[in-house]
Amino acid sequence: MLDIRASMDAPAATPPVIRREDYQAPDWLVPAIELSFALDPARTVVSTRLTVERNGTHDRPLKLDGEELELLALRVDGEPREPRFENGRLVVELSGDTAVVETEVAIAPEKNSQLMGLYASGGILCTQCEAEGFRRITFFPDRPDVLSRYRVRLEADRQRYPVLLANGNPVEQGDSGGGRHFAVWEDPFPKPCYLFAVVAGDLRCNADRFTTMSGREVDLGIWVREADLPKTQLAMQALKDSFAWDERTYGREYDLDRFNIVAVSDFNFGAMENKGLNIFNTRYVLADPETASDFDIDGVAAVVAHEYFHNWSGNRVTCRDWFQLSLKEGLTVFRDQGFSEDMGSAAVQRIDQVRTLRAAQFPEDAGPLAHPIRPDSYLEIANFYTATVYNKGAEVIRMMRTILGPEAYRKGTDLYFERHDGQAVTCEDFVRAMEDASGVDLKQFRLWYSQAGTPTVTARLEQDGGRTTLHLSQQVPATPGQETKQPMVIPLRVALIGAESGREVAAERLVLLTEAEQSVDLGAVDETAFLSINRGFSAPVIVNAERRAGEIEALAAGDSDSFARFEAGQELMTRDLLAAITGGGAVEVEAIIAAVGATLRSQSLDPAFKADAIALPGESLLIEKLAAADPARVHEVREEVRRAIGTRLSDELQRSYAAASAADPTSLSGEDKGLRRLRAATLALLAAGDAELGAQLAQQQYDAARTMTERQSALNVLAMLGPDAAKAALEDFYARFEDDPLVIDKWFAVQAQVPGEATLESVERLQKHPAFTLANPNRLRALAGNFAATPSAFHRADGRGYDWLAEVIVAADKLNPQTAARFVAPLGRWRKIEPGRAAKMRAALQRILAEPELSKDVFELASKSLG
Ligand code: B3K
Ligand code: ZN
Repeated sequence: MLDIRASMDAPAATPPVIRREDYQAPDWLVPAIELSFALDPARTVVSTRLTVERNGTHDRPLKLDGEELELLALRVDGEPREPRFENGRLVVELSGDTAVVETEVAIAPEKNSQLMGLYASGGILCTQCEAEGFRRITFFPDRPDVLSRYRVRLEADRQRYPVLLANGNPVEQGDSGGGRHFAVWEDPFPKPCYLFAVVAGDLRCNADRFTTMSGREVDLGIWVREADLPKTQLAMQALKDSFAWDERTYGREYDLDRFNIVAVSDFNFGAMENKGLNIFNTRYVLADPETASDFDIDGVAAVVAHEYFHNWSGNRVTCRDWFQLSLKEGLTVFRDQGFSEDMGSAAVQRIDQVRTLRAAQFPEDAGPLAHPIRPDSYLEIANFYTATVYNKGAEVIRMMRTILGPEAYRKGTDLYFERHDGQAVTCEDFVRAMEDASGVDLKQFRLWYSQAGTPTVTARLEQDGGRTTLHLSQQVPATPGQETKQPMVIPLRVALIGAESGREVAAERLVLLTEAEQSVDLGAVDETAFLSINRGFSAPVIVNAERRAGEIEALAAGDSDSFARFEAGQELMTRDLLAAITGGGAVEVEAIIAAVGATLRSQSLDPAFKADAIALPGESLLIEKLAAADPARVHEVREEVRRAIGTRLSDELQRSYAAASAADPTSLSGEDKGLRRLRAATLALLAAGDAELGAQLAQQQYDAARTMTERQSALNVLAMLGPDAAKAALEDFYARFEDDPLVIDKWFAVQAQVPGEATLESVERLQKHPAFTLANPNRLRALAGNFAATPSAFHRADGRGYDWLAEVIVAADKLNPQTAARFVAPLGRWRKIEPGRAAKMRAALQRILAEPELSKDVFELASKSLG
């Protein structure tokens, strides 16, 4: 893999591989650090005073990471030193066991387009340090197992930057003369440098309070531009809900006197959990029903919760090294999922979680970038903030909870937090705490940390007289660097549903599949039994169950576990879609129509569940299940089925659409959100069946819309119906929201997601639009991310979709490698695509790799994708 670069005479040296097995404890510790910032967007001077301590007995020098820093001064114990660099690090020879090392560096925040380190976003100066951004601020051992107490002094122009924030508590502030002022902050909790943050700007605060379970008062602040203040209320509510939930559910109390959130428009991902000073992408803070959809609003709550929960799972107990990332991310995703389940409908949340996992993680696990949730090596750690580490990591925690039971799991987390408070630890430490608290041996379970690839479970139910036996087997696929696999521990919640009675004839039980092949006695059942397996998605696996005639239809109509019921519907739809895609003939739509019709007519199902259950599996998901997919054919067949549903079930759909239109547009109750979701799903199907009716209803809905949920779903349908149908609404939408960047992102996204080969032309036109910029990650994701995620648009037969994306990646890489690298994976999915297009995808990857000055971010993913 690394040879590619060498053979192309790339000027830069091949980046070194970092391996988990090479971990060594730090040679020097830094118990205390004092930082002083003379802030200026053009040239900020950072003075740093490190108190360092030799760690153990050795004679190795102190080595400090630094990147794009202009070193102005270096002193050791007050004496100036000539700097010496080795492989880009500042090497400081020290004779004693402790020393004070001082540096002074200059940096240029406004030139920082990578958005790592200290940078400027719309007049605000802010920082992002995880994973390795602190080295772009000052010289430091930039690794998560060096924990320090921070004292930070900020000085800046008072008018331009009236608000000066850092981690911890404010201890001093005042005037520094010449129109400048200063503030000093201290954080009493030792932390790794990736959790460091400062912010300076003209910000307003939505201030509130929370009284913790032990009666301490915490000042809460959400800091935004003045005009955005009215849009911070939902985030504030979510923050207070998160504080209360973590006390209730995990016994975790907040520890500082204040908790601040700052929103900035230029951000590489969702948000960042810096100690006591979270920095957020505006997308996950600013929300009101007029400009944010229900989906966006739920996203705000989930991300606010996620970052807050990191205060314990990540900050108080942190990672020893970056290979342990899932220790904090998998656990924190699992915690935020629990929060969302408790705040809304748990069943619908679970469906959404699994949808995300299947859309983002399963393809990763099945492709060239597959890695275990605890990876073994990387070139660039930024590339490992993946769906595998996050979402599969959360599934692994969930499985432990399923195996141990909720009480022992809670004992396990209590023990983990108590035992490791203030430490930088490993995934192994977490599993050991679970074992010690529960007495359950998790030896074999640990394979979930080391083996990549989604296991497939094959299931067959045998009924012989009265006996019912479940025959199971598991296969864990080979993945890059892991040819052979061992059987894993797979917890499967299983029940049997009677074919005649429709009841649970064998109550749900937990089956632990631990062998390659295993048979389980499910007792005596005196009617034909249907198999309800992996209920609630108890394990992140693919289940291939041998089905009897009518079984899947019956489960889709009446499985008592709502996830399994949804799943059966999806299995049915997938079966018939794939048969038509590969068979070449027309689709057998009767079973699908019957299932969708029954769902629409049901009096008992929740509207949000209905909306999920009537949606066909997405094109990307179908492509993943094929050996050499023709994306155009996949689109054609799926559309044929949507059209059939829309035509044949027109009456039911119109009735559901009308009933769902009764939702109170401004209410954010689960019921009303569910109705709006159903309204969007039925409108889309009606439009697929009858373009004229669809256009009419969608235009009406658009014109009458009072909320973004209604407006956006109508706009989506109009855009799908073609440029003529969408023209007026798109123009209106732009004019109406011109000054709201988050809404304009939607305007780009809606157009980039239109199926079909013609979308590339609009995408090229949109790229030239004055509101488009490669420099803002949200805007770039809106256009390029959505385009690449729309198979029938991206996979043009002539390959021009791939060329366009490759050019965007190369151009964006020059500004912001971390975000550019996020767009490489879609090109790496060539193995699932028919040979003609696959060759063009490979050629696009090769062209990327031929670029002379590629970042290691893009290089790593493009070279691995080529495989
Ligand atoms: N911990 C950050 C992610 C940082 C990504 C750096 N490439 C946000 C989160 O997961 O909560
Ligand atoms: Zn996180």
